[in-house]
Amino acid sequence: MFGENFLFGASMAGFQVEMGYARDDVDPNTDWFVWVREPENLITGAVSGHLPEYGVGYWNNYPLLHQLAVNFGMNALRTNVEWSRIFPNPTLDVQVIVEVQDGIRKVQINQEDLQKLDKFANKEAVEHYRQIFKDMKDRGLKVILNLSHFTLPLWIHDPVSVHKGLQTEKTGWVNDQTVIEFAKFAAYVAWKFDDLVDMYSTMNEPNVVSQMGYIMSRFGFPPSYFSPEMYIKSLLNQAQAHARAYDSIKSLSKKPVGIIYSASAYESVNQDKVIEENANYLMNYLFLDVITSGKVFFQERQDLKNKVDFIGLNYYTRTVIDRIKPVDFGVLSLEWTIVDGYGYNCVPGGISKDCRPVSDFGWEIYPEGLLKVLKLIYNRYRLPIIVSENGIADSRDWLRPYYLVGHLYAIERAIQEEIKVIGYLHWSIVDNYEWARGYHMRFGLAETDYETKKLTPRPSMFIFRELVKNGSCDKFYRYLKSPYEIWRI
Ligand code: PGI
Repeated sequence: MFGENFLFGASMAGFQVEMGYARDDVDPNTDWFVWVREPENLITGAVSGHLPEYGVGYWNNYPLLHQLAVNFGMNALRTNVEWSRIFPNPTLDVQVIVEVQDGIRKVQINQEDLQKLDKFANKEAVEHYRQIFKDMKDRGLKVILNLSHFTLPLWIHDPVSVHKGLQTEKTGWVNDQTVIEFAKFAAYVAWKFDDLVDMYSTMNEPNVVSQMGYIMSRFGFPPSYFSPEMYIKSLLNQAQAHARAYDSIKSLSKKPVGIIYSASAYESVNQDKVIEENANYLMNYLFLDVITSGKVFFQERQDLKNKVDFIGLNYYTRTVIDRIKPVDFGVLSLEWTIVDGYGYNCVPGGISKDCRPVSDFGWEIYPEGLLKVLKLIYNRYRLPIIVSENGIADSRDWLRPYYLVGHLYAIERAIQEEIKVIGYLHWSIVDNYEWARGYHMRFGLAETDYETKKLTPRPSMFIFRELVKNGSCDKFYRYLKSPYEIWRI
Protein backbone atom coordinates (compact mmCIF):
# COMPACT_ATOMS: atom_id res chain seq x y z
CA MET A 1 0.00 0.00 0.00
CA PHE A 2 1.17 3.49 -0.84
CA GLY A 3 -0.44 5.17 2.13
CA GLU A 4 -2.90 7.98 2.35
CA ASN A 5 -0.54 10.93 2.06
CA PHE A 6 1.39 9.47 -0.81
CA LEU A 7 1.91 12.01 -3.59
CA PHE A 8 0.76 10.80 -6.99
CA GLY A 9 1.42 13.11 -9.86
CA ALA A 10 3.56 14.05 -12.80
CA SER A 11 6.60 16.17 -13.57
CA MET A 12 7.09 18.74 -16.28
CA ALA A 13 9.66 21.39 -17.15
CA GLY A 14 9.02 24.93 -18.32
CA PHE A 15 11.03 24.77 -21.53
CA GLN A 16 9.45 21.46 -22.50
CA VAL A 17 5.78 22.41 -22.14
CA GLU A 18 5.21 26.14 -21.89
CA MET A 19 5.49 27.30 -25.48
CA GLY A 20 3.00 26.17 -28.10
CA TYR A 21 1.25 28.96 -29.89
CA ALA A 22 4.40 30.76 -31.08
CA ARG A 23 3.04 34.05 -29.72
CA ASP A 24 2.99 35.57 -26.23
CA ASP A 25 4.22 32.28 -24.79
CA VAL A 26 7.64 32.37 -26.46
CA ASP A 27 10.71 32.79 -24.28
CA PRO A 28 13.72 33.38 -26.54
CA ASN A 29 16.09 34.12 -23.66
CA THR A 30 17.51 30.70 -22.80
CA ASP A 31 20.61 28.84 -23.92
CA TRP A 32 18.42 25.96 -25.10
CA PHE A 33 16.23 28.22 -27.25
CA VAL A 34 19.33 29.29 -29.17
CA TRP A 35 20.91 25.84 -29.12
CA VAL A 36 18.06 24.00 -30.87
CA ARG A 37 18.12 26.40 -33.86
CA GLU A 38 21.88 26.83 -34.19
CA PRO A 39 22.81 26.00 -37.82
CA GLU A 40 25.80 23.83 -36.94
CA ASN A 41 23.66 21.71 -34.62
CA LEU A 42 20.97 21.35 -37.27
CA ILE A 43 23.49 20.30 -39.92
CA THR A 44 25.34 17.78 -37.72
CA GLY A 45 22.04 16.37 -36.47
CA ALA A 46 22.94 17.16 -32.85
CA VAL A 47 19.37 18.48 -32.53
CA SER A 48 16.10 17.42 -34.12
CA GLY A 49 15.13 20.57 -36.00
CA HIS A 50 11.86 20.68 -34.06
CA LEU A 51 11.23 23.97 -32.28
CA PRO A 52 9.83 24.40 -28.76
CA GLU A 53 7.43 27.17 -29.73
CA TYR A 54 5.08 24.67 -31.42
CA GLY A 55 4.71 22.56 -28.30
CA VAL A 56 2.10 21.86 -25.65
CA GLY A 57 1.26 25.51 -24.95
CA TYR A 58 0.97 25.07 -21.17
CA TRP A 59 1.62 28.81 -20.68
CA ASN A 60 -1.90 29.39 -21.96
CA ASN A 61 -3.76 26.11 -21.66
CA TYR A 62 -2.62 25.18 -18.14
CA PRO A 63 -6.19 24.85 -16.80
CA LEU A 64 -6.82 22.02 -19.26
CA LEU A 65 -3.71 20.18 -18.17
CA HIS A 66 -4.39 20.70 -14.46
CA GLN A 67 -7.90 19.34 -14.88
CA LEU A 68 -6.53 16.32 -16.73
CA ALA A 69 -4.26 15.64 -13.75
CA VAL A 70 -7.20 15.86 -11.34
CA ASN A 71 -9.42 13.68 -13.52
CA PHE A 72 -6.85 10.93 -13.45
CA GLY A 73 -6.31 10.85 -9.72
CA MET A 74 -3.24 13.01 -9.35
CA ASN A 75 -2.76 15.14 -6.25
CA ALA A 76 0.49 16.87 -7.17
CA LEU A 77 2.31 18.38 -10.13
CA ARG A 78 5.89 19.44 -10.48
CA THR A 79 7.10 22.14 -12.83
CA ASN A 80 9.63 24.95 -12.72
CA VAL A 81 9.83 28.69 -13.07
CA GLU A 82 12.07 29.60 -15.95
CA TRP A 83 14.82 31.84 -14.60
CA SER A 84 15.00 33.58 -18.01
CA ARG A 85 11.30 34.52 -17.88
CA ILE A 86 11.63 36.11 -14.44
CA PHE A 87 14.99 37.74 -15.15
CA PRO A 88 15.46 38.12 -18.91
CA ASN A 89 18.23 40.63 -18.19
CA PRO A 90 21.27 40.40 -15.89
CA THR A 91 20.79 40.83 -12.14
CA LEU A 92 24.52 41.37 -11.71
CA ASP A 93 24.02 45.02 -10.71
CA VAL A 94 22.07 44.07 -7.59
CA GLN A 95 25.05 43.88 -5.27
CA VAL A 96 24.67 41.57 -2.31
CA ILE A 97 26.97 40.54 0.51
CA VAL A 98 28.99 37.49 -0.45
CA GLU A 99 31.41 35.55 1.74
CA VAL A 100 34.15 33.95 -0.29
CA GLN A 101 36.79 31.74 1.23
CA ASP A 102 37.85 28.82 -0.87
CA GLY A 103 34.38 28.81 -2.41
CA ILE A 104 31.18 30.78 -2.05
CA ARG A 105 30.20 30.23 1.57
CA LYS A 106 27.41 32.70 2.03
CA VAL A 107 25.19 34.94 -0.10
CA GLN A 108 23.14 37.31 1.96
CA ILE A 109 20.00 38.72 0.41
CA ASN A 110 17.99 41.18 2.47
CA GLN A 111 14.66 42.96 1.95
CA GLU A 112 16.34 45.87 0.24
CA ASP A 113 18.03 43.53 -2.24
CA LEU A 114 14.70 41.87 -2.96
CA GLN A 115 13.18 45.27 -3.69
CA LYS A 116 16.03 45.97 -6.07
CA LEU A 117 15.61 42.60 -7.76
CA ASP A 118 11.95 43.41 -8.16
CA LYS A 119 12.88 46.26 -10.47
CA PHE A 120 14.73 43.87 -12.77
CA ALA A 121 12.02 41.20 -12.78
CA ASN A 122 9.50 40.74 -15.55
CA LYS A 123 6.33 41.44 -13.53
CA GLU A 124 4.04 40.00 -16.19
CA ALA A 125 5.84 36.68 -16.05
CA VAL A 126 5.73 36.68 -12.24
CA GLU A 127 2.00 37.35 -12.28
CA HIS A 128 1.45 34.73 -14.96
CA TYR A 129 3.30 32.05 -12.99
CA ARG A 130 1.26 33.03 -9.92
CA GLN A 131 -1.92 32.40 -11.89
CA ILE A 132 -0.63 28.99 -13.00
CA PHE A 133 0.23 27.89 -9.45
CA LYS A 134 -2.98 29.34 -8.06
CA ASP A 135 -4.96 27.32 -10.58
CA MET A 136 -3.09 24.17 -9.49
CA LYS A 137 -3.92 24.86 -5.88
CA ASP A 138 -7.56 25.73 -6.61
CA ARG A 139 -7.95 22.30 -8.17
CA GLY A 140 -6.46 20.63 -5.10
CA LEU A 141 -3.03 19.85 -6.56
CA LYS A 142 0.13 20.19 -4.48
CA VAL A 143 2.64 22.51 -6.12
CA ILE A 144 6.16 21.11 -6.30
CA LEU A 145 8.24 23.97 -7.58
CA ASN A 146 11.63 23.47 -9.12
CA LEU A 147 13.95 26.40 -9.86
CA SER A 148 16.21 25.18 -12.63
CA HIS A 149 15.55 22.51 -15.21
CA PHE A 150 18.44 22.41 -17.70
CA THR A 151 17.93 25.88 -19.20
CA LEU A 152 19.99 28.92 -18.24
CA PRO A 153 19.30 32.56 -19.18
CA LEU A 154 21.35 33.63 -22.18
CA TRP A 155 23.02 36.35 -20.14
CA ILE A 156 24.56 33.57 -18.05
CA HIS A 157 25.27 30.99 -20.71
CA ASP A 158 26.23 31.51 -24.34
CA PRO A 159 26.36 27.85 -25.41
CA VAL A 160 27.44 28.54 -28.99
CA SER A 161 30.55 30.48 -28.00
CA VAL A 162 31.50 27.86 -25.42
CA HIS A 163 30.93 25.10 -27.97
CA LYS A 164 33.23 26.82 -30.44
CA GLY A 165 35.88 27.43 -27.83
CA LEU A 166 35.52 31.22 -28.14
CA GLN A 167 36.39 33.55 -25.31
CA THR A 168 33.31 34.37 -23.19
CA GLU A 169 32.38 35.13 -19.62
CA LYS A 170 29.02 33.46 -20.16
CA THR A 171 30.08 29.94 -19.30
CA GLY A 172 27.01 28.94 -17.30
CA TRP A 173 27.66 26.78 -14.23
CA VAL A 174 31.42 26.94 -14.86
CA ASN A 175 31.40 30.60 -13.84
CA ASP A 176 31.42 31.22 -10.04
CA GLN A 177 29.20 34.27 -10.48
CA THR A 178 26.34 31.96 -11.54
CA VAL A 179 26.26 30.59 -7.98
CA ILE A 180 25.56 34.08 -6.64
CA GLU A 181 22.99 34.94 -9.29
CA PHE A 182 21.17 31.67 -8.62
CA ALA A 183 21.00 32.43 -4.90
CA LYS A 184 19.38 35.80 -5.77
CA PHE A 185 16.91 34.14 -8.11
CA ALA A 186 16.00 31.55 -5.44
CA ALA A 187 15.38 34.23 -2.82
CA TYR A 188 13.23 36.19 -5.25
CA VAL A 189 11.15 33.12 -6.13
CA ALA A 190 10.52 32.27 -2.47
CA TRP A 191 9.61 35.90 -1.81
CA LYS A 192 7.10 36.01 -4.68
CA PHE A 193 5.59 32.52 -4.68
CA ASP A 194 5.90 30.97 -1.21
CA ASP A 195 2.18 31.18 -0.40
CA LEU A 196 1.45 28.94 -3.39
CA VAL A 197 4.25 26.41 -3.05
CA ASP A 198 4.16 23.11 -1.13
CA MET A 199 7.68 21.86 -1.78
CA TYR A 200 10.73 23.32 -3.49
CA SER A 201 13.56 21.74 -5.34
CA THR A 202 16.49 23.85 -6.41
CA MET A 203 17.56 22.07 -9.56
CA ASN A 204 16.98 19.11 -11.81
CA GLU A 205 19.75 16.58 -12.41
CA PRO A 206 22.91 18.67 -11.93
CA ASN A 207 24.88 15.52 -12.76
CA VAL A 208 23.21 15.26 -16.16
CA VAL A 209 23.81 18.94 -16.93
CA SER A 210 27.55 18.46 -16.36
CA GLN A 211 27.81 15.04 -17.92
CA MET A 212 25.91 15.87 -21.09
CA GLY A 213 27.39 19.35 -21.30
CA TYR A 214 31.09 18.54 -20.95
CA ILE A 215 31.65 14.81 -21.36
CA MET A 216 29.11 13.03 -23.58
CA SER A 217 27.80 14.89 -26.61
CA ARG A 218 25.62 11.98 -27.78
CA PHE A 219 22.48 13.55 -26.31
CA GLY A 220 23.01 16.93 -27.99
CA PHE A 221 23.08 19.06 -24.83
CA PRO A 222 24.62 22.54 -24.70
CA PRO A 223 27.45 23.35 -24.86
CA SER A 224 28.70 19.89 -25.97
CA TYR A 225 32.28 20.85 -25.22
CA PHE A 226 34.55 18.08 -24.04
CA SER A 227 36.36 19.15 -20.89
CA PRO A 228 36.75 17.05 -17.74
CA GLU A 229 37.87 20.21 -15.89
CA MET A 230 34.67 22.03 -16.80
CA TYR A 231 32.70 18.91 -15.88
CA ILE A 232 34.08 18.96 -12.33
CA LYS A 233 33.91 22.74 -12.00
CA SER A 234 30.28 22.93 -13.15
CA LEU A 235 29.32 20.09 -10.83
CA LEU A 236 30.90 21.72 -7.79
CA ASN A 237 29.39 25.07 -8.68
CA GLN A 238 25.96 23.49 -8.93
CA ALA A 239 26.49 21.96 -5.48
CA GLN A 240 27.38 25.39 -4.12
CA ALA A 241 24.48 26.99 -5.99
CA HIS A 242 22.15 24.42 -4.49
CA ALA A 243 23.39 25.12 -0.97
CA ARG A 244 23.19 28.89 -1.39
CA ALA A 245 19.70 28.63 -2.92
CA TYR A 246 18.69 26.36 -0.04
CA ASP A 247 19.78 29.06 2.40
CA SER A 248 17.99 31.76 0.38
CA ILE A 249 14.70 29.88 0.38
CA LYS A 250 14.98 28.84 4.02
CA SER A 251 15.46 32.46 5.08
CA LEU A 252 12.00 33.24 3.68
CA SER A 253 10.05 29.98 3.85
CA LYS A 254 9.18 27.05 6.09
CA LYS A 255 8.55 24.65 3.21
CA PRO A 256 10.78 21.65 2.51
CA VAL A 257 13.60 22.22 0.05
CA GLY A 258 15.15 19.34 -1.85
CA ILE A 259 17.09 18.53 -4.97
CA ILE A 260 16.24 16.38 -7.96
CA TYR A 261 18.89 13.89 -8.88
CA SER A 262 19.18 11.37 -11.70
CA ALA A 263 20.35 8.00 -10.43
CA SER A 264 20.87 4.72 -12.20
CA ALA A 265 21.56 1.17 -11.06
CA TYR A 266 25.18 0.39 -11.98
CA GLU A 267 25.66 -3.30 -12.74
CA SER A 268 28.79 -4.85 -14.18
CA VAL A 269 28.74 -7.65 -16.74
CA ASN A 270 30.68 -10.01 -14.46
CA GLN A 271 29.88 -9.06 -10.90
CA ASP A 272 32.87 -6.80 -10.57
CA LYS A 273 32.00 -5.17 -7.24
CA VAL A 274 34.94 -2.79 -7.38
CA ILE A 275 33.87 -0.97 -10.53
CA GLU A 276 30.21 -1.09 -9.45
CA GLU A 277 31.13 0.69 -6.23
CA ASN A 278 33.32 3.06 -8.19
CA ALA A 279 30.57 3.98 -10.64
CA ASN A 280 28.03 4.26 -7.84
CA TYR A 281 30.28 6.65 -6.01
CA LEU A 282 31.04 8.89 -8.97
CA MET A 283 27.58 8.90 -10.55
CA ASN A 284 25.12 8.39 -7.67
CA TYR A 285 26.79 9.59 -4.48
CA LEU A 286 29.51 12.17 -5.06
CA PHE A 287 27.20 15.13 -5.61
CA LEU A 288 24.68 14.19 -2.93
CA ASP A 289 27.52 13.57 -0.46
CA VAL A 290 28.71 17.16 -0.94
CA ILE A 291 25.36 18.72 -0.03
CA THR A 292 24.60 16.32 2.85
CA SER A 293 27.95 15.73 4.56
CA GLY A 294 29.81 18.78 3.24
CA LYS A 295 32.68 16.57 2.08
CA VAL A 296 34.27 17.78 -1.14
CA PHE A 297 37.04 15.33 -1.97
CA PHE A 298 39.49 15.82 0.94
CA GLN A 299 38.00 19.07 2.16
CA GLU A 300 35.16 19.55 4.63
CA ARG A 301 32.80 22.44 3.97
CA GLN A 302 30.45 23.19 6.87
CA ASP A 303 28.55 25.61 4.64
CA LEU A 304 27.52 22.76 2.32
CA LYS A 305 26.42 20.36 5.04
CA ASN A 306 22.78 19.29 5.69
CA LYS A 307 21.33 21.28 2.81
CA VAL A 308 18.60 18.87 1.73
CA ASP A 309 15.20 18.10 3.29
CA PHE A 310 14.24 15.44 0.75
CA ILE A 311 15.73 13.80 -2.32
CA GLY A 312 13.89 13.78 -5.63
CA LEU A 313 15.02 10.68 -7.47
CA ASN A 314 14.71 10.42 -11.24
CA TYR A 315 14.97 6.83 -12.42
CA TYR A 316 14.53 5.52 -15.95
CA THR A 317 16.81 2.51 -16.38
CA ARG A 318 20.05 0.84 -15.30
CA THR A 319 23.60 1.26 -16.63
CA VAL A 320 25.65 -1.82 -17.38
CA ILE A 321 29.41 -1.38 -17.14
CA ASP A 322 32.63 -3.29 -17.76
CA ARG A 323 36.22 -2.88 -16.64
CA ILE A 324 38.75 -1.19 -18.91
CA LYS A 325 42.36 -0.11 -18.62
CA PRO A 326 42.14 3.11 -16.56
CA VAL A 327 41.72 6.22 -18.70
CA ASP A 328 43.27 9.33 -17.25
CA PHE A 329 41.31 12.57 -17.67
CA GLY A 330 43.60 14.67 -15.50
CA VAL A 331 41.07 15.54 -12.81
CA LEU A 332 39.70 12.02 -12.77
CA SER A 333 40.56 8.56 -13.94
CA LEU A 334 38.03 5.97 -15.04
CA GLU A 335 38.46 2.20 -14.99
CA TRP A 336 35.07 1.29 -16.39
CA THR A 337 32.96 1.99 -19.44
CA ILE A 338 29.31 1.60 -20.41
CA VAL A 339 28.35 -1.57 -22.28
CA ASP A 340 26.04 -1.29 -25.30
CA GLY A 341 22.88 -3.37 -25.44
CA TYR A 342 21.64 -2.55 -21.93
CA GLY A 343 20.24 0.43 -20.04
CA TYR A 344 20.29 3.71 -21.98
CA ASN A 345 22.34 2.11 -24.76
CA CYS A 346 19.96 -0.18 -26.65
CA VAL A 347 18.48 -0.26 -30.13
CA PRO A 348 15.25 1.79 -30.14
CA GLY A 349 12.18 -0.42 -30.15
CA GLY A 350 14.24 -3.59 -29.87
CA ILE A 351 15.14 -5.86 -26.98
CA SER A 352 18.13 -5.61 -24.68
CA LYS A 353 20.93 -8.19 -24.44
CA ASP A 354 19.01 -9.44 -21.42
CA CYS A 355 15.86 -9.90 -23.57
CA ARG A 356 14.06 -7.01 -21.93
CA PRO A 357 11.85 -4.63 -23.90
CA VAL A 358 13.35 -1.33 -25.04
CA SER A 359 11.63 2.05 -25.51
CA ASP A 360 11.43 4.28 -28.60
CA PHE A 361 14.44 6.12 -27.14
CA GLY A 362 16.48 2.90 -26.86
CA TRP A 363 16.17 2.63 -23.08
CA GLU A 364 15.80 -0.82 -21.51
CA ILE A 365 12.96 -1.45 -19.08
CA TYR A 366 14.50 -2.46 -15.77
CA PRO A 367 12.20 -1.79 -12.81
CA GLU A 368 14.24 -3.90 -10.37
CA GLY A 369 16.86 -1.18 -10.67
CA LEU A 370 14.52 1.32 -9.05
CA LEU A 371 14.18 -0.83 -5.93
CA LYS A 372 17.97 -1.19 -5.85
CA VAL A 373 18.59 2.55 -6.18
CA LEU A 374 15.94 3.42 -3.58
CA LYS A 375 17.70 1.12 -1.13
CA LEU A 376 21.14 2.55 -1.88
CA ILE A 377 20.08 6.19 -1.63
CA TYR A 378 17.92 5.71 1.46
CA ASN A 379 20.52 3.72 3.34
CA ARG A 380 23.18 6.29 2.62
CA TYR A 381 21.25 9.51 3.31
CA ARG A 382 18.21 8.53 5.42
CA LEU A 383 16.17 11.30 3.84
CA PRO A 384 12.61 11.07 2.52
CA ILE A 385 12.62 10.27 -1.19
CA ILE A 386 10.13 11.29 -3.83
CA VAL A 387 10.45 9.50 -7.15
CA SER A 388 10.37 12.71 -9.13
CA GLU A 389 10.67 11.27 -12.65
CA ASN A 390 10.01 7.87 -14.14
CA GLY A 391 8.54 7.13 -17.53
CA ILE A 392 9.06 5.81 -21.03
CA ALA A 393 9.13 7.10 -24.60
CA ASP A 394 6.49 4.88 -26.16
CA SER A 395 4.29 6.45 -28.83
CA ARG A 396 2.05 3.39 -29.10
CA ASP A 397 1.56 3.02 -25.34
CA TRP A 398 2.57 -0.55 -25.91
CA LEU A 399 5.06 -0.94 -23.10
CA ARG A 400 4.04 1.91 -20.78
CA PRO A 401 1.39 -0.08 -18.88
CA TYR A 402 4.02 -2.66 -17.93
CA TYR A 403 6.62 0.00 -17.23
CA LEU A 404 4.22 1.83 -14.94
CA VAL A 405 3.13 -1.21 -12.96
CA GLY A 406 6.70 -2.54 -12.73
CA HIS A 407 8.06 0.67 -11.25
CA LEU A 408 5.17 1.29 -8.89
CA TYR A 409 5.59 -2.29 -7.71
CA ALA A 410 9.25 -1.52 -6.99
CA ILE A 411 8.13 1.44 -4.88
CA GLU A 412 5.55 -0.63 -3.04
CA ARG A 413 8.23 -3.18 -2.22
CA ALA A 414 10.54 -0.41 -1.03
CA ILE A 415 7.82 0.96 1.25
CA GLN A 416 7.31 -2.53 2.67
CA GLU A 417 11.00 -2.55 3.49
CA GLU A 418 10.55 0.72 5.42
CA ILE A 419 12.19 2.94 2.86
CA LYS A 420 10.60 6.34 3.14
CA VAL A 421 9.19 6.99 -0.34
CA ILE A 422 6.71 9.84 -0.13
CA GLY A 423 5.54 10.11 -3.72
CA TYR A 424 5.67 9.15 -7.37
CA LEU A 425 5.73 11.69 -10.19
CA HIS A 426 5.46 10.24 -13.66
CA TRP A 427 7.41 11.70 -16.58
CA SER A 428 5.22 12.99 -17.93
CA ILE A 429 1.55 13.83 -17.94
CA VAL A 430 1.51 14.75 -21.65
CA ASP A 431 3.94 14.39 -24.57
CA ASN A 432 6.33 17.32 -24.62
CA TYR A 433 9.49 18.74 -26.14
CA GLU A 434 12.21 16.21 -25.52
CA TRP A 435 15.27 18.51 -25.64
CA ALA A 436 17.55 17.61 -28.59
CA ARG A 437 15.09 14.97 -29.77
CA GLY A 438 12.21 17.42 -30.04
CA TYR A 439 8.76 15.94 -30.54
CA HIS A 440 10.06 12.53 -31.64
CA MET A 441 9.90 11.07 -28.13
CA ARG A 442 6.48 10.66 -26.57
CA PHE A 443 6.65 10.36 -22.80
CA GLY A 444 3.04 11.33 -22.00
CA LEU A 445 0.39 9.43 -20.10
CA ALA A 446 -1.76 11.47 -22.47
CA GLU A 447 -1.04 12.10 -26.12
CA THR A 448 -0.48 15.66 -27.27
CA ASP A 449 -1.87 16.66 -30.65
CA TYR A 450 0.56 19.47 -31.46
CA GLU A 451 -1.72 20.89 -34.15
CA THR A 452 -4.90 21.23 -32.12
CA LYS A 453 -3.33 21.12 -28.62
CA LYS A 454 -5.80 18.40 -27.70
CA LEU A 455 -4.65 16.08 -24.89
CA THR A 456 -5.92 12.51 -25.14
CA PRO A 457 -5.34 10.05 -22.30
CA ARG A 458 -3.62 6.83 -23.34
CA PRO A 459 -4.64 3.45 -21.88
CA SER A 460 -1.84 3.66 -19.29
CA MET A 461 -3.37 6.83 -17.90
CA PHE A 462 -6.46 4.81 -16.98
CA ILE A 463 -4.22 2.22 -15.36
CA PHE A 464 -2.50 5.01 -13.43
CA ARG A 465 -5.91 6.12 -12.14
CA GLU A 466 -6.78 2.56 -11.06
CA LEU A 467 -3.47 2.18 -9.24
CA VAL A 468 -4.08 5.41 -7.36
CA LYS A 469 -7.64 4.41 -6.51
CA ASN A 470 -6.52 1.01 -5.21
CA GLY A 471 -3.54 2.49 -3.37
CA SER A 472 -1.59 -0.55 -4.49
CA CYS A 473 -0.46 -2.62 -7.50
CA ASP A 474 -2.28 -5.74 -6.22
CA LYS A 475 -4.82 -5.80 -9.01
CA PHE A 476 -2.11 -5.57 -11.64
CA TYR A 477 0.33 -8.27 -10.52
CA ARG A 478 -0.16 -10.20 -13.73
CA TYR A 479 1.42 -7.29 -15.59
CA LEU A 480 4.73 -8.18 -13.96
CA LYS A 481 4.86 -11.41 -15.95
CA SER A 482 4.61 -9.70 -19.31
CA PRO A 483 5.95 -8.63 -21.71
CA TYR A 484 9.04 -10.79 -21.49
CA GLU A 485 8.73 -11.00 -17.67
CA ILE A 486 9.19 -7.41 -16.71
CA TRP A 487 10.02 -8.16 -13.05
CA ARG A 488 12.50 -10.96 -12.32
CA ILE A 489 13.53 -10.81 -8.66
O1 PGI B 1 14.15 12.02 -21.25
C1 PGI B 1 13.06 12.14 -20.44
C2 PGI B 1 13.31 13.10 -19.30
C3 PGI B 1 13.44 14.56 -19.75
O2 PGI B 1 12.38 14.94 -20.56
C4 PGI B 1 13.54 15.43 -18.48
O3 PGI B 1 13.56 16.77 -18.78
C5 PGI B 1 14.82 15.09 -17.71
O4 PGI B 1 14.75 15.56 -16.40
N1 PGI B 1 14.54 12.75 -18.57
C6 PGI B 1 15.20 11.56 -18.51
C7 PGI B 1 16.26 11.73 -17.66
N2 PGI B 1 16.21 13.03 -17.24
C8 PGI B 1 15.18 13.66 -17.81
C9 PGI B 1 17.27 10.70 -17.23
C10 PGI B 1 18.70 11.08 -17.45
C11 PGI B 1 19.04 11.40 -18.86
C12 PGI B 1 18.96 12.72 -19.28
C13 PGI B 1 19.27 13.07 -20.59
C14 PGI B 1 19.45 10.43 -19.77
C15 PGI B 1 19.76 10.77 -21.07
C16 PGI B 1 19.67 12.08 -21.50
